[in-house]
Amino acid sequence: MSYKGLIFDLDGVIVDTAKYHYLAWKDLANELGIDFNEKDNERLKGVSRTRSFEIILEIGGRTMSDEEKEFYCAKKNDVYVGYINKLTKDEILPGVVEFLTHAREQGYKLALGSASKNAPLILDKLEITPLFDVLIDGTKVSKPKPDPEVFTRGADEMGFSYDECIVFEDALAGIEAAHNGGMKAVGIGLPENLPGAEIHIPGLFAMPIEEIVAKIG
Ligand code: B16
Ligand code: MG
Repeated sequence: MSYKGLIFDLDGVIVDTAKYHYLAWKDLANELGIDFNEKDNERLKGVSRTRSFEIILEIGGRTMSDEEKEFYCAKKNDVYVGYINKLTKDEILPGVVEFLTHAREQGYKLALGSASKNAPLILDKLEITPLFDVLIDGTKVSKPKPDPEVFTRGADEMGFSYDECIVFEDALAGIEAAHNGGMKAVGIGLPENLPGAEIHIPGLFAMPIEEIVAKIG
């Protein structure tokens, strides 16, 4: 197969924003009297903002109206954006800039496929917006992963068929989303946490695109 487009998840692949999501959610959970720990936070990775809050409410055995959920999600986001505004390029995960730059030189088009509505701000703070040809974020899609919408839109905007694209993901729902869209998936993480991915690597520093493509076939 000759691949033309590479689609990257953001949190966990390009930068570890999960730690800031955790701090902001924990603040809110404490305010609501809900016990929320780092293990619980694993369940929020790759999940939309509203769904994340619903999971926290489930943990606390609480229910809320849609209006209340919207209010608290906005409050959490204000705190989260406070952290994101302080991001610098030092927080880009190892090997990311080299991998993306090399892949572009090899002729691949690159897209971001993230559930985060803050993705453009994050890329801007990391100073890597120009490395991407296409940006698909949480404001452009309505169906959360494992629905493939965030990735199929990325392929559509790059102008490639779905089987010409490879997705890079650190969350199981994202691997499933790639497969649901007819794309191959590179799992960033351990095989036991990401079953089904065509190949697993610990991070983008580990292998150049040529080797990944050779292994995927
Ligand atoms: P926001 P990704 C996801 O990013 C995060 O993993 C997830 O924890 C977060 O809830 C979601 O973005 C929405 O983020 O509140 O900024 O819109 O992994 O899809 O890049
Ligand atoms: Mg992720």
